[in-house]
Amino acid sequence: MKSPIRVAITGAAGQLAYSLIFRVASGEVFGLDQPLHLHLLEIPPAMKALQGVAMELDDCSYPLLRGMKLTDKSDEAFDGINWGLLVGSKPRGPGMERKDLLTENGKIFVGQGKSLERAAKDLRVLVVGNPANTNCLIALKNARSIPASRFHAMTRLDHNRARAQLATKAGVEIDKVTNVTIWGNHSATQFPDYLNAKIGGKAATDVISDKAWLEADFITTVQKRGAAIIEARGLSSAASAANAAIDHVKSMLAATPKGDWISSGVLSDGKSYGIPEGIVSSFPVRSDGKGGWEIVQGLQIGDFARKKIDGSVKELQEERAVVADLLG
Ligand code: NAX
Repeated sequence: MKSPIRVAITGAAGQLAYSLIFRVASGEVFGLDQPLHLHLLEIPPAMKALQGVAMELDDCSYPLLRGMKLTDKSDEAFDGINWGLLVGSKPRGPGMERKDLLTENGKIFVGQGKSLERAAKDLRVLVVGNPANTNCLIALKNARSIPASRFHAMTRLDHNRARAQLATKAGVEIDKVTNVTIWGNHSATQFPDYLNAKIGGKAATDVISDKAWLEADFITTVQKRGAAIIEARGLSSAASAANAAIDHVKSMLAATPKGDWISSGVLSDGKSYGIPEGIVSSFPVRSDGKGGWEIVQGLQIGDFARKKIDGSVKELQEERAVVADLLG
């Protein structure tokens, strides 16, 4: 048995967390030889509901779960943690503009970014709460002593959605679909890149001859999948989002299979694909399995992709401008 790690999950009484916490506590994410302590953060009105979640965790009798800390203070929640899964954020209320959502949630990530400085040296963070890319930017800018490379914004759900759409259209099993990339923002402007994707090792565009579907329906289906699920279920896509968070963590813990990559929102370095420095954009990323990762270079970006990527990058720049005074 390894020595225990500490994992913080915020928004821990919310619906996404309800699909996430139990899988983390079971050992599915960090390994069956990895004991852990859960640090669960909520806001005061949700602490009673969080106690209910904790009672259920007790009732699971998970052998790897060595302790739980329930708190409404981010300093306490992030003390000594190795992983921070930042799920909690405020939902968009009635009549609330996107700008209001950005600043309201931005304030949360200022405080949480500062509190993250109390984490362990090997801290890694995944921001899930929306607007995830810009929340992640705010958190990493306010966590001044922590390298920005430790922060990711989740675009893995979009990545998984894109893979599933391509597999279904091509009539192949999901593991045949590789080299998918989500570019830009986790929003309806994102560009799910099928042009560099492969199906059974061949270009996806050679396997799927329906160009009109690729250029239109595929892209909009992935971009608007979250809204389609809300429309159908009356609730947001919490289970698949939790599953994507788990996929992300597992992908970062392992070395990425040769020749493939995953999608993740990371701080742009200004040297990759003409995307300007200083925004958290989704890129093709490879993990070395030891805590390091890199942006995959050398993908072909034609005119069609360029326009789509630039549109999403523009949205990220606008978001950054709205929260400029929260960037530490
Ligand atoms: P819920 O509203 O069910 O849960 C959110 C929880 O966060 C609530 O319990 C709330 O009390 C808590 N919270 C609010 N402010 C907090 C703070 N300052 N500190 C700690 N906790 C706080 O939403 P849920 O469906 O669980 O979704 C959680 C977040 O994930 C939302 O922002 C949602 O937009 C986002 N999503 C992101 C996705 C992605 O791919 N990046 C996909 C799924 C999901 O929609």
